Amino acid sequence: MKKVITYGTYDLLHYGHIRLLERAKALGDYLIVGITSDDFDKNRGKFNVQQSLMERVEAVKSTGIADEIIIEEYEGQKIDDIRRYDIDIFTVGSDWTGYFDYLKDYCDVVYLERTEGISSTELREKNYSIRLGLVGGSAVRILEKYYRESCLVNGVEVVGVYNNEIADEALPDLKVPIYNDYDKFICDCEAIYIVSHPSQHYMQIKTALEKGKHVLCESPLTLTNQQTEEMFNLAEEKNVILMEAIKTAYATAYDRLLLIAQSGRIGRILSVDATCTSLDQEDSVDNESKYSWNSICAWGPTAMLPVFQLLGIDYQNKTIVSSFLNKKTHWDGFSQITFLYDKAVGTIKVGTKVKSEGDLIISGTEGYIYVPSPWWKTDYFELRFEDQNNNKRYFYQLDGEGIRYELVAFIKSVKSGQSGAYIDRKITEKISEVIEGFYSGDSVVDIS
Ligand code: C2G
Repeated sequence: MKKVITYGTYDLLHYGHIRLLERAKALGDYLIVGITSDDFDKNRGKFNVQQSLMERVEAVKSTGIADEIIIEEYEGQKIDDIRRYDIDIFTVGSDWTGYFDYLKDYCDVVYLERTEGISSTELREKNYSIRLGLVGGSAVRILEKYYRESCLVNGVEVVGVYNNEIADEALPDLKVPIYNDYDKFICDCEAIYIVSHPSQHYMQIKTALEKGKHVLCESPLTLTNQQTEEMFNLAEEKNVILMEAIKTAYATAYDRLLLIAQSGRIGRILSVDATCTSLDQEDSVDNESKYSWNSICAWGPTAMLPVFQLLGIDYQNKTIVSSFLNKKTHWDGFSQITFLYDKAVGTIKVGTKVKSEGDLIISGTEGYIYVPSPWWKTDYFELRFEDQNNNKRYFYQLDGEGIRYELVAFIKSVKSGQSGAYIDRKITEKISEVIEGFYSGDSVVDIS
């Protein structure tokens, strides 16, 4: 019996895929198809995949062409598989010609002519292309990052930037029109990404939702719990997506460390300590400018995320200690918040005018998780125990700091009408509540 193997993502199965499978089967008597896992695709840069692994497996299975389906999960697996399954022929489409010649040491290699005129990418573009507007001004670097990342994500076309915070000339050249009229801007977009100053978020979100536009907005969504709750209710009423943008939540390593922490591997979690500082002289913000982000807004939401995701939002009390550069405008250069729970404690340290070790430490009764600085865009973390022989290290490729994965999640939500946000709405509302408390001064200790 001549055994053939081929591999692929097989996203949004189309006739190009089916023709490949039919010809692969015709090369022998038994065809094995390796479908790529989600992590494997992400690690090799294919992050736009729309369907889950199981959906893709089911689609290939339903063709009835494959005799066996396996999952491709790691670099080099093809050699393992060829040996394990005693394969005679490896085959793949001609878009890969030459790329798998190294397999000739193990079996025959056949490149089959690729079917022109159809691809999963084109299907994604056709199905998913949305007109995205960027709202922001003073946060120039983040604006640039989002523009760059949106160019990598299937089905997103940035159609313009709205700015009312800095001189238009100071904006990066994103090769799209700059709007100063928000209503006109909103009319020209289907969805917007907001990275303007938090004081502007409420009205900008409200206006967009009322006009039926989808919104991805940097945290804090608004400066009060009530307004954030109101915005989520308005989004539901208008049947549009409102999603909080904290890119850390979409980084694979962060997503996995949460699951491990919640699995009990380190025992009961007693404390979560998150530090985020960025003493970036280039950003030496003028804290007099009403659009410059203070520390609690710039870093607070990111630092609070692991505390609320691991310990919950029902802390008994909190203490905020802040050093202000401008008390009148609540412009803090450093803030520390301690959240006291019934049987645990969460501490965050944030600052744009202080330098500290930007790590995340999750302490448990049997071990701890250590995420080195900068933990908020990490591709790596460690499980550490008293017996160091039990320590484990994890690495998950992270390209683009998590922004592209966040944008893909936003697009999928817009397309499906179901929120695919990785951050629970209750956490988003709680973040706004903490920021509201900071501005109202309740339980704030001033160490200026
Ligand atoms: N294909 C084709 N014609 C198309 C599109 C795809 O013949 N119009 C072939 C590809 O060459 C590949 C298979 O269909 O052999 C699956 O394509 P994809 O799902 O795009 O997966 P890809 O990542 O290209 O698969 O490690 C091998 C790679 O995973 C190959």
